[in-house]
Amino acid sequence: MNILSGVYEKVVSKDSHELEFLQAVKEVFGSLEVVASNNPQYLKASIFERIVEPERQIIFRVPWVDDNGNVHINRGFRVQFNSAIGPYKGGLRFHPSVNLGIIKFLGFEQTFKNALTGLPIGGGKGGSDFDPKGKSDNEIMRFCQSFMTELYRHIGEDTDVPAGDIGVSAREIGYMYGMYKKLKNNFTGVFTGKGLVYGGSLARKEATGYGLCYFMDEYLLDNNKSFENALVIVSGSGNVAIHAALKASELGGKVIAMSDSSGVILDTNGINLPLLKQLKEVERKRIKEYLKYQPDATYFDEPKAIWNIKCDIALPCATQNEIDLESATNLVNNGCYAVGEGANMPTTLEAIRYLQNHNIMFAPAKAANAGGVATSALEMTQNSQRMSWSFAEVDKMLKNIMKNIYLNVSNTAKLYGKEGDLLVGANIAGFLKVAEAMYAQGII
Ligand code: NDP
Ligand code: 2IT
Repeated sequence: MNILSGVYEKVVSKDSHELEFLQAVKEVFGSLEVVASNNPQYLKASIFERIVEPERQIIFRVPWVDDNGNVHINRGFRVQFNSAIGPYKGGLRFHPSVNLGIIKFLGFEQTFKNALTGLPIGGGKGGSDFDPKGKSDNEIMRFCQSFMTELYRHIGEDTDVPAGDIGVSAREIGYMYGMYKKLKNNFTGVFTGKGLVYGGSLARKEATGYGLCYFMDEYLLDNNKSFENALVIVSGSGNVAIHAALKASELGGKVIAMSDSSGVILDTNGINLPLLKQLKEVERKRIKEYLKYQPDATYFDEPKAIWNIKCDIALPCATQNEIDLESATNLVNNGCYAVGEGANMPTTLEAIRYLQNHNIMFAPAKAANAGGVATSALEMTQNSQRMSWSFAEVDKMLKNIMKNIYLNVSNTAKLYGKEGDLLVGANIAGFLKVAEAMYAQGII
């Protein structure tokens, strides 16, 4: 970082405690030095300083009452990061670890990811430090309703369109959408990931995990490899992980390990995915319960243990920084040849460097997991047209979008003399689109 190091240092001095945000900026800027020196007009217009500053940040109180009548106060966030190429778009995360730095990193990443989809969506992210685990349906509903009584005034189908992320799926979106509709008296596509009977899109639920595998399929093929007979490990067992595991196995891979925040299951016969889906998605149980039905499987009570398992392809689909240098070293030593990021920023900077230095194929999140938000944009299109497309139609578009993202990021890497480095390709291609739009729109 030469030209850009001054900009980065300013971010550090302003937001020194936002570690995940600083990490995300450092990762992106690490690829952009050449873009900065080739484009003096962007420096003159302070595009780099502006792109790291969210357009708007909203922080609010979310009071709610539990089933025993106790009052709880959580903190709500929506960071409207960048609207240069479309309305703010990005998920809401409900997890006790949520803070402004985490939402800012997610919103920043989202801006470039959304640009890579080729669709007209800007970047935003939100959420709360509310923990949905162990809450009753009524408690979840009261929390979601309280959250919306503030958020509703900041969003809109052409302004800001939230969706799900960790801890937010169809149930939460239903409660939030219902409250929005009541407050606004307005039935619009203001959320994506909605239920199918009130405007949701077929294949949205599957899209992030499927899209990740479509992306990896292109990438593997280009390197004379494939999912066929590959040993695959997938961290997490939520929305992204389950659908990534299902598609990887449909494409011929054998998924042998998955995890949750408590531990890891290893089933060398290949995980029984319908059973896993029933336990996690329907019954909301801990992954350990899998052993009750598949006693031959093994359980490790440390989520990180998944990276010690020998595999060909690793798909981190749980959370940020889940693969650190030690985990990356284990993956390399055990013969893993490809890592595809389903989660956002699941690999630390040191771990990425290590993987790339050891010639491991590395598919960065902002390209590889863009299928979810791309399908959200397809949901928005269907809502505006008051139409709904078939599963096969949406899935075909998703596959095509993922192929185009792969071609775009790999060609961009080549063009900038970094053939095979998809991280650089994704950062440059995503940045250039947003920067061009910001530049054209003047100093705003
Ligand atoms: P879910 O809430 O459905 O699932 C999250 C999974 O990750 C759960 O299995 C959870 O375990 C596990 N997990 C969460 N935190 C930790 C942790 N600290 N350590 C270990 N495991 C953890 O979320 P999603 O599947 O939607 O999201 C997963 C990742 O994918 C996130 O990084 C998200 O930002 C990203 N993403 C999501 C998209 C989407 O469309 N949903 C789109 C693109 C990216 P437990 O049940 O024990 O909490
Ligand atoms: O990180 C992501 O891309 C998401 N959580 C999905 C965002 C969306 O608007 O569908």
